Formats: sequence, C-alpha cells, structure tokens
Amino acid sequence: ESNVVVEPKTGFSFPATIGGGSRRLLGVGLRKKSLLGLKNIDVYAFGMYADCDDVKKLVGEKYANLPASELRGNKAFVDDLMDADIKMTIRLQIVYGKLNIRSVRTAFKDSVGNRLKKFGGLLDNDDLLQSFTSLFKDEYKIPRNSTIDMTREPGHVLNVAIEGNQVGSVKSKLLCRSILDLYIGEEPFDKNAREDFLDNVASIAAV
Ligand code: DAO
Ligand code: DAO
Ligand code: DAO
Repeated sequence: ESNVVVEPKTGFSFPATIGGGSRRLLGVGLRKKSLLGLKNIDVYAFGMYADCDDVKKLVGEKYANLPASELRGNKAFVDDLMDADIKMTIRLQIVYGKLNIRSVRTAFKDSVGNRLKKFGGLLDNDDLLQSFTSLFKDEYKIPRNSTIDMTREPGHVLNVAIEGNQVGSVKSKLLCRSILDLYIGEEPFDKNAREDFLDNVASIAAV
C-alpha cells in the first residue's frame, strides 16, 4: 500500500493518513472556478480525511443492519457523515498561484454562505459570515503549494491551519456541516472525489 495519493491533474500528493495515523485519506479532488465564464482555473487540490473509528462507531450505532453495499447510496447515512461528531479534515493544496485573501473571502461568502443559508434556515448569517471572514487577515500568504487544513475536532469545533499553524477555531455544528457539504454533499465541487470518498467509507464500514 502506497503512503501517498497523487491528485492526477495537478500532481499534488496527499499522505494516506494524518493526525498521527488516526485520520485516513478517503478521496482526492480538484476545486475549479470559472472566471467571468471565460476560463476555468484550478484553484486547489484537496484531500478528504476521516477517522475510521468514528465512522465505524456511527455505522455500528445506527446502520448495523444495512448491508455495506447500500450505505453509500443511503441519504440519511451520508447526511449523518456530515452532521455527526466524526473527526474529519479537508486538506487544501493551493494550485492557483495568484490567490489573494480578498478573493478567498469572496469565494467563502459565496460557497459557504450559500450552505449556511440552506442549512441554517431563517438564521441571519451575514454578520456571522462577516466576522468569520474577518479572521482571514490580509497578511496571510497562500502562494502555490500552500497547505490549508480545515479540521472538524470533537464537539463540532472547526480548526483552520495554514502550513500547520492554527489561524482560527470556531465551535459551530452548522459551519462544520456547511463546509463538509461543499465536498460530500449532493452538489460537490468534484463528483468523482465524492464517489471515491463514499466507496471508501463503505469499505471501512464493511471491515
Ligand atoms: O484572482 O480573481 C481571481 C481569481 C480568484 C479565484 C478565487 C477562488 C477562491 C476559492 C477559495 C480558495 C480557498 C482557499
Ligand atoms: O472553495 O469555496 C471554497 C471554500 C473554501 C473554504 C476555504 C476556507 C479557507 C479558510 C482559510 C483562509 C485563510 C486565508
Ligand atoms: O452554528 O449557530 C451556528 C451558526 C454558525 C454560523 C457560522 C459562522 C461563523 C461565525 C464565527 C465567528 C468567529 C469569530
């Protein structure tokens, strides 16, 4: 078994496990963005990690009587993966070398803001979003090859680290869920990455 997985289009590689071996890589993908509808840029490659023991615990507690082959297509199970207190990390590796923090704020408000509205219902998130994106300071530099880890810690605490240095932490089940939905939800950034992730989750559950 190889100990890294390479995202094919960018050549960026992801370690098979992180967090001292507890979180395993279950899928890799690519976040693209179209600029003014003219051209597509590759913004970052990403790796999706989850704690296998947490996944097995969820399956044992709620889905023990469902065959592993049916888990990946079960909407309640996929929703639970995003909602439950399962340790996960989405690791981003920046591909687009000209990314500035202002564009990150704008993209975050767009993509994550959209999910906060979807899952938060009537909650007025504009101030919350504003306060969260204000944590992305202009002095942060994220050149090509930078690594950003977004980790859900126990208790639905979202931790963000750039190059291994923690830059912010916020306890919010809704925010964790909204971010994971971008990668694992029904309209993911990369469909193949989501498929691989769910296949691998099902194979963990089967062991
Ligand atoms: O410079 O106008 C530009 C292009 C910016 C593309 C922004 C996409 C940002 C995606 C979020 C990155 C999160 C690290
Ligand atoms: O790709 O649209 C998207 C969502 C990306 C979420 C990025 C969060 C980045 C947080 C850290 C930025 C620090 C500069
Ligand atoms: O879960 O109650 C909720 C709403 C969460 C919205 C998330 C926005 C993040 C706000 C963080 C502020 C950090 C200073």
